[in-house]
Amino acid sequence: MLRPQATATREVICLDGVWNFEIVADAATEEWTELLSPKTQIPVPASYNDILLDHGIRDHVGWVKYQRRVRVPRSWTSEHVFIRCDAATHRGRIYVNDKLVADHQGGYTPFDANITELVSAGKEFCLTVAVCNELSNETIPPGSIEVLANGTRKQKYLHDFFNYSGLSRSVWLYSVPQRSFRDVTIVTDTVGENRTGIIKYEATCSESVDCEIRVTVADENGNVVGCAHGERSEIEIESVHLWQPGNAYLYKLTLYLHRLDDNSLVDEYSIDVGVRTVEVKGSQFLINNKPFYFTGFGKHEDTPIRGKGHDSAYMVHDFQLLEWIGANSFRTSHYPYAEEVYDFADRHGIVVIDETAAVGLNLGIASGLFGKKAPPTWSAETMNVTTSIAHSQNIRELISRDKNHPSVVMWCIANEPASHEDGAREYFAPLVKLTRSLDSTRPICFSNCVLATAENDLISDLFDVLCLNRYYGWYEHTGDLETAEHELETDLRTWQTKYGKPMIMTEYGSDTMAGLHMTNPGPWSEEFQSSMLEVYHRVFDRLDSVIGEHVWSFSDFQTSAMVFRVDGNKKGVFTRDRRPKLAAQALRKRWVERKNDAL
Ligand code: GCB
Repeated sequence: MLRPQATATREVICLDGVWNFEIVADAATEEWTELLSPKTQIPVPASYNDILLDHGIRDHVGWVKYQRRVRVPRSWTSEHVFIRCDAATHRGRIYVNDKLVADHQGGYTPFDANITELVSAGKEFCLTVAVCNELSNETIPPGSIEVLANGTRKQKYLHDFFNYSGLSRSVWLYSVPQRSFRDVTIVTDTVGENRTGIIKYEATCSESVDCEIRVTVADENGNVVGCAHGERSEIEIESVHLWQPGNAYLYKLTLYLHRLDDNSLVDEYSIDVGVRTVEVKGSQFLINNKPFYFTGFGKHEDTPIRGKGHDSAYMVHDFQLLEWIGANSFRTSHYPYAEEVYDFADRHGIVVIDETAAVGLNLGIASGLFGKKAPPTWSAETMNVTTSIAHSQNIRELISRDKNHPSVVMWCIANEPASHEDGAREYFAPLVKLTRSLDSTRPICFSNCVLATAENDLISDLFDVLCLNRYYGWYEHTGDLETAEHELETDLRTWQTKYGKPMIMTEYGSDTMAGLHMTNPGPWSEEFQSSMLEVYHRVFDRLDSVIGEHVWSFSDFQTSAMVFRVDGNKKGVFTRDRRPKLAAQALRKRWVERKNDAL
């Protein structure tokens, strides 16, 4: 599925705005396409939970409906017309007038429907999008629904962020010519010590009989520097400008579909291309054949009021903060982010570890916290074959959506799964195989949790980079940084010796109440967060295989209600409204120095 784009042959209308909105009380008896009154209205894009003041809506479990009228431009007489939702969390159904045209499971990837036969140029139609936020042991991410004594349904889940729901990204109406490009895959390489760039493309079309594909590559000044023709080919760029971390350069590759008889243009589509290579060699991560050290954060899409709603102002501001603090990268913990975020990372040279929504595949963590014995994670009743089918689908959709972004250098296929429990290898081996078959050019990883040690983990040999999440000094040995330093070093050295693979600390940090200061730094104070990060950094600097540090987390974020969360998770180096805590200064000093040394 190609993203909507306005070109000489395609048009796009953004349907963002205020839509009519209603909670579905009973899905079994619901009239899905009846007209909604404008009594309750809600913005798109935004999670609906925190917009209205009604607790029933905030904590609703099940379906809601969004509705608006849409007019098809009168000039769209011979084109195919599509509707696309960039995301509906976690399941979305699109109705055009009375007809269901799409039903998609998975809350963070796009889906669309060809509605040509149902609409007419110049006429209006009623667009209803129903969205369901239920999670089960067979969805990604997983969850379960508890029915309370009074009949209220409560969504329980195993991830540490609020189950924000709704249409959190844009909705589009767009046109595509009858004969059109369907998909494009770009892979880049370099030869001659990075002096010559190679852009390989492969395009598929709906119908290409009697047509020819022509391709041009233009530099940032618009000068054409290469061309080719056919469904797949390679284009050489002499004296190439590489896409580099902190120094992005994007070529524009444009595909044209021409009729052979009269040479007329049938379709046109463009993609920004960054020429760069990625490789894992020994214990190094190479970008453009040079060792790369990741500095940055695990992030969340999370802002006040909008929840997970994409917001360009927050996005640009977040990238400003990344630059200010000297970060060169982030992980899209714990789901694929809005596509605009990857465009921005491509444009501004920020490196991305791109993660699926597979978070919470670990029944031991939640049970462990409350001292209960956990059921096995991998079993017919818990995470089973259907879960793994949903997980495969998640991987397919992530790679198909993000494969052409130069900023994406690695796929992370799960966060903190029970990789030490029986069944983990049987669950993950096929997923690793699938990921590699979909993209052989990028390394893959998963984020490991402390329960799976170098001794008992069953899957790490299948991956290219070891990504470790550790909280010594916080969840373990709380407040005792001396023991934390010792435990962390022992832990990392064991992994280093056993695997010899590159290691990234993909999470480390402590909850910190902005404004809480202590002379003798204790947990929750700003001084403690700073000291804890320093301790971890000392250890990283003593280990050759550590090739990156991603602090948890970029900013404070909302979670479900828990006794150890105060209005959400407070491990942010920035507050939820993006003000720096004390630790930001120490990170800035370390990362900016590192950046300058690398120049
Ligand atoms: C983790 C999870 C992350 C949590 C974090 C925490 O290991 O990966 O989602 O938010 O710990 O703060 O507990």
